[in-house]
Formats: sequence, C-alpha cells, structure tokens
Amino acid sequence: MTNDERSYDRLRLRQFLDGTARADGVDRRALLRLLAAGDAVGAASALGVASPAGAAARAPGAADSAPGIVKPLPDDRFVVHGTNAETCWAALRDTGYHTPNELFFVRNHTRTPRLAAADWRLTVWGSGLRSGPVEFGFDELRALPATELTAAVECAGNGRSFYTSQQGETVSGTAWKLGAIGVAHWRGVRLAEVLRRAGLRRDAVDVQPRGLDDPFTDSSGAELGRVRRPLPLAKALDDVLLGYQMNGEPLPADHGHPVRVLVPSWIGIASIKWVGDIEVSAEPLYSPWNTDLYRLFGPDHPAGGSAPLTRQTLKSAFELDWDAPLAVGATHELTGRSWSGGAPVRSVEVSVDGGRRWRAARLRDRPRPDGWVRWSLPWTPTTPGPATLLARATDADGTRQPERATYNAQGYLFNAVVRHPVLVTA
Ligand SMILES: Nc1nc2c(c(=O)[nH]1)N[C@H]1C(S)=C(S)[C@@H](COP(=O)(O)O)O[C@H]1N2
Ligand SMILES: [Mo]
Repeated sequence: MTNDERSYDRLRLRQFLDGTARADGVDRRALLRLLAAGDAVGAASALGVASPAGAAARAPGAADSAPGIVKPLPDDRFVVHGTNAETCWAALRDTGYHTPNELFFVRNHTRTPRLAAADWRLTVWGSGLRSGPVEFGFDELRALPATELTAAVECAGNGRSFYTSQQGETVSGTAWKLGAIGVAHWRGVRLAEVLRRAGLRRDAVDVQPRGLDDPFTDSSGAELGRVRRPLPLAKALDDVLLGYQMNGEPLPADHGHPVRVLVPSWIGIASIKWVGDIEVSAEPLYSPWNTDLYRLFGPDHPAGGSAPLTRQTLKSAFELDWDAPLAVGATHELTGRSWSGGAPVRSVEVSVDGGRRWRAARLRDRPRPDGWVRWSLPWTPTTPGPATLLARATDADGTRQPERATYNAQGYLFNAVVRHPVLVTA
C-alpha cells in the first residue's frame, strides 16, 4: 500500500513535468523545488521552536484560551500553542479507548468557523466528473448509507518539540509534545459513495477537499488560500469518510461541524474540516499543503524533498504529566498508548532507568490498524530524585521506534523514543 502511494506521487510529478497537472495557489518557488535535481535543503525558513509560555501563572484548571477555538481549554487538559491546543496525556489516563470530544486536540490554521448544518452544502466539481457540479445538502448526505469507523487524527508535526529538546535540532512549526493526536469513533458517508453518485470519469486521478474556514496566510505573509490538499483517487475510494458524528455526537464546531473528511492512517492535514467543496480532477493537483508543506526536506531526504507525506509513523506516550511526582516505595501502574499509521503495534517495552534495561509492558488492546494500543506496567521506584521513563513500540512488520528521528526542516513524523522526565519523591 505504502509503495503504491509513493509510486502514485512519482506519477503525479511526471504528469506535472509533462505540463498536465494543475497547481493553483502554489508559488513558483514551490514548484521549482518539486523539480529540483540538485540540493534542496531547507524548504522552510527555520523559525525555531518556541516553548509553550505562560502555563505556570494560572490557577490549576483555569480555562486557557486560543484565538478561534470554541471549546473550553482548561489548563489541566490542554496546552495552547497559538491557534492550536494539544491534549495533556495525563488527562487521558482515566478515559476509555476513544478520546472524549472535549479532550480532543485542535489544530486550526486560522479559526473555527460557526457553520449551521441547515445552511451547509457540499459542491463536488471538476474535470474528473462526467457532468457539471453536483451538490449535496446535509440532509441528503445523512440519507445516504452510513458507515462507522474508528480512526486517529494525528498532526504530522506531533512530537516536533523533541527534535529540539532531545536532538538539539532547529525546526519550524508548532512545538507540540505528543498530544496532537486523538482517536474517535466516527459516523458518516464513504467518500466513494458520494463520488459515485456525483459521476466519476474513468480518467479521474485526484480529489481535493477544501475547508470553509478563512484563507490561510503563512508566517512569511504569503496568502495560500483556503486549506486544501489533494488525495489520490485510489485512497479516496478506499476508506475515506465524510464524517458528521464524532463519538456519537454531531461533529463539534472545532472538529469540522457539520462535515469533515477523515483519511484513516494518514497525517492530520488530509482530514479536511468544515469541508465545503471537493474538486475531482482528471489532472494531478497540487496545493501548498503537498508542495512546500508536509514533505521532508533535509540532508537525509531526496534532493528537492520527499514525496508528499501520507501515512503517520510509530509513537508511544505515557499518560503522565511532564515531571509528574511519583512517591518512592509505592507501586505505580505506569500506563500509556502506542500507535502507528503503518502496521499495527505488536509490542511495547518500557525502561525506567533511562534506557539501560527494558521490560515488556502488558498490552490492554489487541494489535489493531485503526487506532492505538493501551498498555501498562507496574513500577516501584526505590530511590528519590529525577528519573527518565521511556516507552518504545514495535509494529507487526518488525519496525521499532529508533533512538533518534531523522531530521527534516519542518519537524514532521517524529518517531524516536521520547524521554519522559518524572520526579520520584521521598
Ligand atoms: N479546513 C481545515 N481543515 C483542517 C485544518 C484546518 O486548519 N482547516 N487543519 C488540519 C490539520 S493540520 C490537522 S492536524 C487536523 C486536526 O484536526 P482536529 O482539529 O479535529 O484535531 O485537521 C486538519 N484539517
Ligand atoms: Mo496537522
């Protein structure tokens, strides 16, 4: 599957070179970079990772706020980064398999728009359709056969801050720890069903959903237009959902009300929120979100950058605060979760001594491809003072989390073992 996705992107690039691709809103620089044969280090200007500020001064539990996010963001549950909010892992300890909606991280390029389902329309259009645009209202979408599935939404930059704090590397983008992921149970209509009803042409190749939120201006002041990213038709017809329910509730405002795209196993940017139109194209499509953004640039990546990113990578997290106090001599049930957009997680090992010895954690879920696996391990610390906890997962293909993640300028796909500091108290 991964290979197919890669060869698809090579094909897309060849078609671009032949002049048979469209790239609206992509600046010339980005296109040249896609073509670059020589050196192409440093796609993004390295802005450095800013540290999350200001959490210490507030009363515990006080609601923080992020411009443009609607739901409350109490500071024992979220860390706010600009227009985004990440979930505190300690807050997941007492939750079940699915992330409750009120705890789910929010990644907004601009701000949450307030849309009413009754006024919402989806326009499906483009050269890949047999006829003109086809519209669907919310009730029409709800009347189509429904599908339910469990899927993670995880930002490609989840874990980015560890490039800096563990590896001493400067990368650009939001300084997430590991809280830019949630797993929910979604209900909606398969995108394949909507595309079939809209009338696909045999030569359709790309599908590009676009959000109804405000156009995005990047940190250099460039207007990139509304958030959109092309998907190969093969993925769009496979397991992609137009979701209108999240964990049994109507989609919350911050998560795409009334309808969002869900692209299982892929990086979060593919899962366009507040979808308003979907272009179906007989020519390959490009947007800034698959040319400048969401590709790997750096010395260990292909000259000119990697193919556009698709699948998420392997990660693990403890359900503990940073520097959590743990009483010496008491037995603590260490809990956490591991996940991947590739093969299911097969085993998890934990080290409580900074990585010298490893013990197998007990898995509390069967390996599954569509979410995380919860695990636990008892630990009775014997000496007071700072300690470092590590968790490392191995997937069903035998891939294990490495000690170091491969640098890329925008800090995507951090997959290395994270060193989690705790304080053993006397
Ligand atoms: N329309 C729109 N869709 C979007 C975004 C956005 O800003 N606007 N952010 C994307 C990114 S980068 C991520 S990681 C996920 C986050 O989904 P969530 O906020 O529901 O957790 O939504 C994606 N879809
Ligand atoms: Mo993201």
